[in-house]
Amino acid sequence: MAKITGAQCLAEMLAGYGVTHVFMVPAVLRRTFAEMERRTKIKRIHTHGEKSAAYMADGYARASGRPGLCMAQVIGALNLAAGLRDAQLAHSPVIAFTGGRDPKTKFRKAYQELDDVPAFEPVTKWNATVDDVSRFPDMLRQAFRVAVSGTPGPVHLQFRGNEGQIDAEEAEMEPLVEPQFDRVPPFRPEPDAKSLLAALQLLQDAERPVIVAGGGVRASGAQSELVMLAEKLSIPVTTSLNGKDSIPGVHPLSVGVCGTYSRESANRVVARADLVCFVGTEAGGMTTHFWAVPKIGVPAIQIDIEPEALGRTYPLRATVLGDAKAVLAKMLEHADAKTAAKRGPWLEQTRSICAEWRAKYRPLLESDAVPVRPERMCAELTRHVPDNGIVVVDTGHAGMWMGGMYDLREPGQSYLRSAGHLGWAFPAGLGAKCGAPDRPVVAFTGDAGFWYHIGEIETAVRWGINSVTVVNNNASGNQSKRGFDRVYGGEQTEKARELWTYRMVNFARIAEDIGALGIRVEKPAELGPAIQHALKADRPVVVDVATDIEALAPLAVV
Ligand SMILES: Cc1ncc(C[n+]2csc(CCOP(=O)(O)OP(=O)(O)O)c2C)c(N)n1
Repeated sequence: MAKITGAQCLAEMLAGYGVTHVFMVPAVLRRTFAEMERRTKIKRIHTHGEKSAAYMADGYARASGRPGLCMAQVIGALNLAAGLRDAQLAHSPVIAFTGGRDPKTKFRKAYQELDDVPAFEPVTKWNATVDDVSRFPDMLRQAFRVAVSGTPGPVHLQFRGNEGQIDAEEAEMEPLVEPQFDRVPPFRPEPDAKSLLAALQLLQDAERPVIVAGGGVRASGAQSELVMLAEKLSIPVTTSLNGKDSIPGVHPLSVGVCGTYSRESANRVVARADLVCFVGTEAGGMTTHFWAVPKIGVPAIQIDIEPEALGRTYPLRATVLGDAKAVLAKMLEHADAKTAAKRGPWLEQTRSICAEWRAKYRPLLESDAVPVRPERMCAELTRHVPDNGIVVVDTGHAGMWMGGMYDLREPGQSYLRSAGHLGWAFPAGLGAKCGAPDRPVVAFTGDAGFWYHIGEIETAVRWGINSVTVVNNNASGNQSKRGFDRVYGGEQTEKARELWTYRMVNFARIAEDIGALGIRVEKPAELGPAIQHALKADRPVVVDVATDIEALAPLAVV
């Protein structure tokens, strides 16, 4: 076997795994970057911060189903770790490389150096060090294997040397890759027949069942099996926020997103169900409004690829271990369509609950008020996001508005959401566009969220990353308003407002200054044309919408 450098090995293996972009702040693995340029077509996106590099890798991974790569030298390692938290919470296959310590100098107060490895423990599935160059091939293969297998998640490899200089060393190495692990899912474990039939029997016997679909349905690519099973058995479907693209919102069986950042109709349906079927969801706090919807004790069944997830949050009547697509396809094969008739009254009830929701919110979804209402923004996005569009949504109010008020129209549309980090959506949208360059990407964020990584407009312009970012700009983080009003005795005082308001800034002008297309919207009628113009521009675009600072999203219904 020939001797090659770690840099050659790494560059070739990343290309072999189909990596198209890596996101980083220099300087880390410098030689590897030079080898990437010589040997591969991988784009080396250098960003304005390690956290946004991690978010871009995360958006790339969620949009493409392939591991997203991000990197930092030793001094940036904890900034990168901070950015992995959302990937860890969302089960996104991100692989992070950092520079680390050298045995020759560690514990001698080397410049910029700390022991960073422990900080990666809570934000990764696997956290390891590469101390000898001959280990590059097996450690990289294991990184890909862990990132995409079972419930996917982030991996960290720390390379010896503060900038990972170990990549300059040579060893006899074969840059062998395992293509099976270049995307999610590498395996599709089949369910065992007995547990599958037991779960199906409960579903068929139920008079008021509901399916709660989570992000595992997207990871498995099980959307069409899910919808076909729901149709065959006449079962309404709600989703977690992460699973919002399991079924189009306009489908007659869709009742909306349940839980905390939710739609009232979904929680009302779940609360009335006599059986809840969780598919590819952790049934965590956000999805169940902190285990209140449904109440603990309701008859429940769960389908998941991760044995430890089965029954973690709700006691279960039946469990099915397996890949969501494989399990749902088998259920579909064995399902008895004749059992659907008895659920006619339930379907009627769930449809009238959905109609009540729509009638209640129609005036706001169609509002002509100035400043613009966020509900109208959501309705315009429902109308104008293309059939193959990817929507990338921030947390906080952005998550509430879009989770509750936006609808996917087509099975070809995707919805990716922050698992809790404010500021995630804009860089994640850039990463999503890199991961799925042929699909339109529209990020939705508040202004507080947009400020975090506003410098990445320059990255988007420099690398021609043509996503559209729509900013709900109310010159504040007004999701915090209710909480501060409460601690100020229910009154809106000037002092309380200091804690959540900002200056009104025209982000369209900033975007233009940096070289992107900026569109400022101040009237609702301008929204649709602005989104259409942005989608056609083939440039990075910021659509800055001046919205109502007093608009508050409805709270979850229990
Ligand atoms: C990293 C992080 N820090 C703090 C928060 C808490 N938080 C949630 S929403 C929010 C304000 C959101 O403001 P903006 O994005 O402008 O949306 P708006 O509420 O104004 O619609 C804050 C501070 C968070 N989710 N993530």
